[in-house]
Amino acid sequence: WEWQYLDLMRRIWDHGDERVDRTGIGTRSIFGTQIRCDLGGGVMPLVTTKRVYWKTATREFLWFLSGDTNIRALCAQGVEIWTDWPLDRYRRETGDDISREGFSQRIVADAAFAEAWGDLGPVYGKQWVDWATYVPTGDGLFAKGPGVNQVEQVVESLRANPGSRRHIVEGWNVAELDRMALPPCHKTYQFHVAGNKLNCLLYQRSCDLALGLPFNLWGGALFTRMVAQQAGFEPGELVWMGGDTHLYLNHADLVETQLSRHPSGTPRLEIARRPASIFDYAIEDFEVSGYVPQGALKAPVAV
Ligand code: THF
Repeated sequence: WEWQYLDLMRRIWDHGDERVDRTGIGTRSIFGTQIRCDLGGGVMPLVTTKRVYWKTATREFLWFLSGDTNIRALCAQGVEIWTDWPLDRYRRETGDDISREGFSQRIVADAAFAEAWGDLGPVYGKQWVDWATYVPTGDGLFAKGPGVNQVEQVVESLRANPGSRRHIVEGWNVAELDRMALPPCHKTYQFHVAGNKLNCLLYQRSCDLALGLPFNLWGGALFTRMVAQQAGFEPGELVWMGGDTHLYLNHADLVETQLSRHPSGTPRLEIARRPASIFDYAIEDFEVSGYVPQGALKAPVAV
């Protein structure tokens, strides 16, 4: 599958439409893309042409499932991939030119500070396990209803009615977008059962091909593996679909180096036990074998 990733990188770099994006950095972009990965035999879409920190990506995914939307739990584990957005807001609103390390340390050490500055708004975790509902109170007004746990429901619906075409986890809550630090990129996951196999289609509206996609593909495959294990299926195929699929112009060095490399090896994921529910996985449950990545490639993240 990894050649599909490299081909897409080449196609965007050579033929993408160049424009100035929201972040002001500039991208080359193509619209409407697909990568298909067979997860059979435990194989994972883990990029080998650079080192990808799959444990970081796994910690991020478990954080989504926990329903948490504050970066504090991530920072406490040394995961800094979401730190730049709260940091940017803090610097803008206070004028304090704190370092990234200093900010992250303060988020971990100071609960009140984390509450004030570490929250991303109702992003993935909130929408996935606690989508807000409203119930009419009879006087033309509405009260807050119980939250919807989409992840729990999808595992149940896969068990009870595998042939359904409604196995969906949705992040795009239109009414709450303006309160999110960033509207969801990997916004829709749809599951599909064929025989004893579980397939997943992941639709991503906006994709940073160099930095984001290796994490997002890992996340999609990991989610498929956990849901499959919980609902009693074998892993099938991950179909990834991209809307605006882009490369940032300041990722030129990474692109050049990565396109000179060839994929190597077949990484597989083993899950050590079957937890009681999809919400009970821990980082220690995941073991990767056959991963011999080529050298790490650093590139700046656009905020
Ligand atoms: N915004 C942008 N511009 N790119 C993204 O990839 C992205 N995300 C999330 C939200 N907004 C985004 C955040 N996820 C890295 C990886 C994932 C991120 C953000 C940043 C990153 O910097 N990765 C580096 C370092 C990894 C590490 O620190 O361990 C890498 O080399 O992979 C996509 O969902």
